[in-house]
Amino acid sequence: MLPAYTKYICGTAATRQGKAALRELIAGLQAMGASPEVCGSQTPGLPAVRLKEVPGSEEKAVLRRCGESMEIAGTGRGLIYGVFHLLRHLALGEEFPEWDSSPAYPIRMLDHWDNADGSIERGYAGSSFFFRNGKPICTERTRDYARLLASCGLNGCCINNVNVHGSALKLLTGSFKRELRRIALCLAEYGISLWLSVSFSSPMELGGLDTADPLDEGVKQWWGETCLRLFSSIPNLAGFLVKADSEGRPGPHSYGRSQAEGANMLADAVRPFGGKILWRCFVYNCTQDWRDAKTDRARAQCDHFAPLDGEFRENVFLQLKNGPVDFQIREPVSPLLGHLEKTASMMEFQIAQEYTGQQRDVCYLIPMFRDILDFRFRARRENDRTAERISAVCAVSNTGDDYNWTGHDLAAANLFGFGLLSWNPCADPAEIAEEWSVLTFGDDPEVTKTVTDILMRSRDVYEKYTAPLGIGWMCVPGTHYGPSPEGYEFDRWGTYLRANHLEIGVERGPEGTGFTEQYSAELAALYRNVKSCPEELLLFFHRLPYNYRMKDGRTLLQRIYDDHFEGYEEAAAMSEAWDKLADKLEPEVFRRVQERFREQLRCAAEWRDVVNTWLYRLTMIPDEKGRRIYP
Ligand code: GCV
Repeated sequence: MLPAYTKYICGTAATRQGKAALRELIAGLQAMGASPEVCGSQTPGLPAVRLKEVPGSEEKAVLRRCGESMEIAGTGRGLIYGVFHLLRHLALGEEFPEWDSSPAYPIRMLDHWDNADGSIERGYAGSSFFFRNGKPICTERTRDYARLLASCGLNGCCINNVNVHGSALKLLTGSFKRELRRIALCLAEYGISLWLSVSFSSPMELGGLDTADPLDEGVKQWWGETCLRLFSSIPNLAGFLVKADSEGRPGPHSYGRSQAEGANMLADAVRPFGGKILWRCFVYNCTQDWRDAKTDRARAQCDHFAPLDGEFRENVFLQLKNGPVDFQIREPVSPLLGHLEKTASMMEFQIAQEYTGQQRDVCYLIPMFRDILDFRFRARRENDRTAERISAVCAVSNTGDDYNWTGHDLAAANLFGFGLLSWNPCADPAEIAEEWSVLTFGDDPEVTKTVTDILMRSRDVYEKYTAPLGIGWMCVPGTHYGPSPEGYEFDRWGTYLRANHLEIGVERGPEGTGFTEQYSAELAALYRNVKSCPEELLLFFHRLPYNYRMKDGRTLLQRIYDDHFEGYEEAAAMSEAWDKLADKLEPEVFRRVQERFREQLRCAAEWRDVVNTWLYRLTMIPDEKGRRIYP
């Protein structure tokens, strides 16, 4: 039963965002079976939802009960968040608590790795809805996307791949001015800012200059003029995202300049327009010789950026991946964050499940993100959690033009959860999962329990049947789906297991690459000592013999065998639990997810058998429980 106040909506909206809030309120209430009457601001006695728009651009929203009415107050943007918050709670059937809330971060965005030809790098949900045939497009889906983001509390998106190529380069030239303007306006209505990825060598690629040296006057002038043209024609453009000196991308290093010199030059160019630069820290040697055991890719972020702390302009945000390597299923938190005292940083998560099952396997990532946000850099220092050290958050998007947006229906929980966590980094992942389930599938308690259980177990299950204990990189090169333990072993990417018949892993303590020493003294001590190192990260930090004794007395190898057998069984149990919901869900949704589970089980069996067999053949040590391994 909806509360009485849902019969009337009072208040007028002045701005486009306020009007969008009003529209969403009407549509949302109608979808829940109400027929609200909109009656301006003249009806003080009626129980109503009262929208009170105040001037400004803040995102704060306040909801409070005034007698029988519910008042939502805020700027146009605030009203949007307030309305979605109210609708969520009504849909959940919850007694509505008062809400006075501002987001934890001013920038909460999705990064799309969409290419101009319509493909998506690491995209697992169809093609791009931002680009088709080399051009940006604005369609009905753009508006739905803006609504989707705003309903989760997000406020920005970068629409093109950080690997800028093809006609995406021309986004800076004015060739697509009209299309970009339409997209920007459509997003702006829901408070979503537009960002563009740019190539550092654009002055050469587009401007015909013979250098992109950030200290060159001609280069500065080119960027200045480009920004003037771009920012004056695209409302709501927030700035640029830059992948420089990374995996073959051009950058300041080519000219003997630092990352700070590169970023600052662009920061100066966008500053007159209130623009910002999101500068990625994914800088590492991607042409390593596998014979070289000294170079450690995990060290690279800190080696490059820690010495530059304090050298970046105020409108630069260093965007760093959550771990030191590359979105593996288990990594420690990037030590670079612990070094950035005078530089704004942005945490980059990946909800596109590149290494975490590619939206074929279910893998709810929100508990992992929450752990990362809770991570403490120094136990004795106040306000020293990741959540407090960062100034902004983003996630690589998991969306595409698939009917259900995310390929796997359950992968939408990652988008929703990322949005809620970026508004409130203390939000509870289990509550988010439960809430998402009710909002998506309705409030049947059995469905809610099953879906929440599946989501909450899924990351551990995925981790068990794939790469063990933080070692990462056992996936098929290139596609990154399915097992290939030595696929990256003799390659150039700095991703080595270095397994032989006695030992496995890279030693990252002081006797090895010294990576542990990039953390604060207390964390370095924790990680460097194999006895205190958290077991789930043991093979990230240490090279160990297979007969190393884990805390529970099992050998390292037996633990890996057990995890792989159990991981498969647990995936099968999740799939069976889903099957029991057949009569309780829309047949099409039920069938889609069931098919994904079939694929997940096939893949989990493959991982189990390949990893176990590979280790058995190396070590010739059998599984203590005599389960099937292929000799
Ligand atoms: C966009 C990984 C991915 C690449 C991606 C890169 C990055 O290496 O495999 O597809 O490129 O990260 O984050 O820049």
